[in-house]
Amino acid sequence: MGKNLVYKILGSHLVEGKLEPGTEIAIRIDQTLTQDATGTMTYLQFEAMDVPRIKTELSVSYVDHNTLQDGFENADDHRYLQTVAARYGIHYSKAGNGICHQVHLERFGRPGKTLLGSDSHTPTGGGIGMIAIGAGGLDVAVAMGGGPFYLTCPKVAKVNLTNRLKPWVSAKDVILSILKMLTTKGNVGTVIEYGGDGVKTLSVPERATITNMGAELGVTTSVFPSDEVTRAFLKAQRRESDWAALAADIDADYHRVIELDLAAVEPMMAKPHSPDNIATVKELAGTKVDQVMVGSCTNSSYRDLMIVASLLKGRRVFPDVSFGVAPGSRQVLEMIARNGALADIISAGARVLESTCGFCIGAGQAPKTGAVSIRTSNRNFEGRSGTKSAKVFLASPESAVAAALAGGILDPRDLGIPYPEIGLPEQFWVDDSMVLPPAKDPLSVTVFRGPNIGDPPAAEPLPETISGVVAIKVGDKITTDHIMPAGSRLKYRSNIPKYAEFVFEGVDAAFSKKALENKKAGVHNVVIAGASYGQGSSREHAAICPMYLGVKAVIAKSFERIHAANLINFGILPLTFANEADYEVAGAGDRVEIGEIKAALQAGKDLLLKNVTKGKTAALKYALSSRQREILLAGGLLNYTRFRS
Ligand code: MIC
Ligand code: SF4
Repeated sequence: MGKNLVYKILGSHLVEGKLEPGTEIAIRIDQTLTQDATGTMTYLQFEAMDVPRIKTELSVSYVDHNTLQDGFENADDHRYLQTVAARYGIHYSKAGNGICHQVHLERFGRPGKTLLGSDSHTPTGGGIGMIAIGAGGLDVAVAMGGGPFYLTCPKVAKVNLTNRLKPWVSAKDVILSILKMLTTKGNVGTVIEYGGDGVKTLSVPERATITNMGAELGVTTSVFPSDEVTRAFLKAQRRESDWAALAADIDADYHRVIELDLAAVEPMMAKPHSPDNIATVKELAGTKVDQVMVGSCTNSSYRDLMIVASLLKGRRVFPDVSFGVAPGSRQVLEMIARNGALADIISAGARVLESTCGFCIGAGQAPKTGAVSIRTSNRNFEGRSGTKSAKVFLASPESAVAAALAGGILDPRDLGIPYPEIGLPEQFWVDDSMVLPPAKDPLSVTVFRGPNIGDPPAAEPLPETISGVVAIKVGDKITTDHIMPAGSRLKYRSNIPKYAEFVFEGVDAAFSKKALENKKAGVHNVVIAGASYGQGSSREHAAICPMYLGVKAVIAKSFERIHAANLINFGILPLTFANEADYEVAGAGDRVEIGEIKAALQAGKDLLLKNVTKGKTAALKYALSSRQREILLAGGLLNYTRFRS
């Protein structure tokens, strides 16, 4: 049997373990990326490791999430990030240079390399043939310090693409079709490898749209081969020498093969409030629209913006619609400014926004009460837009513009205009002057710390017995946006005691106060949850802040990969019910106990949940490697690393 592409790249980076699905492996990381919202904690933790200089081939710190600067906090964070980067050998991409995933694809990604990013959409790099994985900031800090990244060796599923997309159908419709098939649940521990004849019909930015939203499937990452299309993209970015050919062997082995006929894909949308709640645009046609937003790391490439501009040229956005456009990078913005496409967008009545995440993370552009908002981004969780009652639909740029012109959802094929052909430019506009290289004389750099920058809180070793209360009980598909809201709260990312005031804000506004009171009274907090707990982002604050509030265990029906790893890194036990029906055994407010924890973890034995209030019990399981059990016993990854060195 030949090798698939995923195992070829993992194999060439393997430092511990064997490529056997389900077992723990460790891989060498070539490149890292961070963004400002997760970056400050990442670098504070990196500094705490006392490593004089990064050991990766390349590390880039992007400022793209929180650039509103309403108050001193963001600006202080940015200056901290800039100086810490200069000091330790990291490239710093200034605010305004673009969204991390878009810029990394354009300027730094290299086929066959590994990339670890403190952002869940890091798999965008799979579009250029990288194994690009999202992780918590602490894992990224360890990788910058030269440590390997531990993960469960994935199963590899192949999506075999045949034929080519019809006009008006684009990459977003492909990934929405895959989300319809595979949903957001049950894909943990899998990597998707794209192959088949259809691959060559998709450009690198289109491939990147598809791998970007693999994050919504919950897979570890997604990857495309590196071929002549990849070479042409890199050449147009003036870095052909970064290209390498990469493909699976013809007789490669896969855990599963999924067939997808590109010619059969229809314009699709994800309905509120989950990226897997899919319908065809035709089915939704006629729904009145209040807001349309184009941008985010999913759909803000030159190709996407040119489609938008061509469709808007000489037309006007429906008067009732608020229409915003955020180009993904300064490269994209500069190119559409120079070729006149930006003028077409402005003349049509668009609000042109900064090249940042912005609306996608609820930092501005919150829709009106009860609004229907059509967005080209990747997540439509309830309240993420900043307006709890808003109904967010995810769509391709083509479908988004159709809605903006018509004032309601419309299949773009019914616009009655010819489909614009947008090819790859022969030459992208290349100017890296907004990426500051690290200082030549690092010791001369003083790292700036404004008053918003606190110390990362230390985790405590696990107690022998968790004795406390169910501080909250939640249902299925609880996202990290539910646990740790972003949007207007983003500016507190570097200030854990303050940010912790907002844990579960939209679910139970009293949670934080209650939990902190319990902690002060020596009562441990336990969270009970349904399936797929921790979907969505990589933000480790969804573990750090609960840790700060005294949460010792989360008992769920199942967990998402990045969040489970973050809980472990910060010393919170991620446990599952041996029998899912036992979810009913305890409710919010019940006194509970989990005893003999250390002995059970050391022996790899199950634990027992005792509901002291109701006199009931439930067996609890965990899927932890021996290394992870040691991390938990030490009270988190930082303590574990300290004890070992
Ligand atoms: C997101 O899309 O939710 C974010 C904001 O990019 C997060 C990172 C964060 O919370 O800072 C992610 O996807 O990991
Ligand atoms: Fe930024 Fe949105 Fe992409 Fe997250 S999903 S990195 S917030 S653009």
